Amino acid sequence: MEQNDKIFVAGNDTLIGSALVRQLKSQGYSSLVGQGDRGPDLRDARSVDTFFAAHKPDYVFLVAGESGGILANQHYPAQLMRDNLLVQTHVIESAYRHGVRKLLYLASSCSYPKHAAQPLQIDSLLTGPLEPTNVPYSVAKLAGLHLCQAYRQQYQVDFIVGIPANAFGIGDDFALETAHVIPALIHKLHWAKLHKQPSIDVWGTGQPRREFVFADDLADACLFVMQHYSNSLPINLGGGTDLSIRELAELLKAVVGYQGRLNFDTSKPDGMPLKALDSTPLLSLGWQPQTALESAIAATYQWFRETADG
Ligand code: GFB
Repeated sequence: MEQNDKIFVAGNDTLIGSALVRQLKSQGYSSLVGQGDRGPDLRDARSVDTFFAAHKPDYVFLVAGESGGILANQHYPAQLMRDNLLVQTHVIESAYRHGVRKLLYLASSCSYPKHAAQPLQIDSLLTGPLEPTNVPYSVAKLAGLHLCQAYRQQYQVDFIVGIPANAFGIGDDFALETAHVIPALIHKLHWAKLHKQPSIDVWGTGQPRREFVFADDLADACLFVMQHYSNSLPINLGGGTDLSIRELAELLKAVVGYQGRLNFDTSKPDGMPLKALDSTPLLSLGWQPQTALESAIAATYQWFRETADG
């Protein structure tokens, strides 16, 4: 990927997409197409195809499609599945039709079976039932993964798939109904600190374990695999260590500076007991995450405070 190649980040308004745009610009890539509101309506096949015909991107990062935390998956399963199926089908087909040189599609760690061996390896995909709280979204993500593989097989195109750990960071969704755990707890802790509340609710038992990746590190990993990886096998994009939701909540509490109690609300679901990726293939290519979890959380909290205050 050369610095003046045309690059399209499909989903540049998402957490990962906006981090990708920051990374690309900071690494000197100057020909980003479809930025801001100049991109196509990804839910409309004709709009996407007209955009590809006009701009002829060389490289595509497909990080679009709605996503959400454990409760959003239960409240909006049709919306999440439909949105992802539409967006990925349109972008992958137009990328093929208009001769894109390489495309990276991001699947999700929830594409792995609920009880797959940990840390999660690619050969566990499709070996067992999915976590029930997010089957529709996960199936859409699996469809995108296989669509890339199918296009690669039938049309010999360089379409690759990354499976990221749970991402969080600057520009995240902090709305309690739809957020993932880190932005949700930052929001609750900040509010409780300001309003001197004695406790906050943490959903579930606190026992599930998750591996997290800072969105800016994930964006860096996406650029890295675009440059160094070409295979029909998906590649895990993690490299951190997992921790329990209880440990995470304690860490967030310390970063926010909240003195109250954590109240575990076991009427809410736990989701997968453990999600940690085996990222050996990525690490052995020479990539490493740069940001320690605590620093990444501090940067995210600072962004939230500035935005909330603003
Ligand atoms: O981040 P989260 O919603 O994603 O939840 P998943 C992770 C864990 O944190 C679960 C607990 O055990 C939640 O019960 N948790 C505790 C909370 N307090 C909260 C809270 O206030 N908000 C939220 N959201 N969680 C999603 C999938 O699963 O991960 C998606 O549903 C997607 O499909 C995404 O794959 C990456 O890791 O459980």
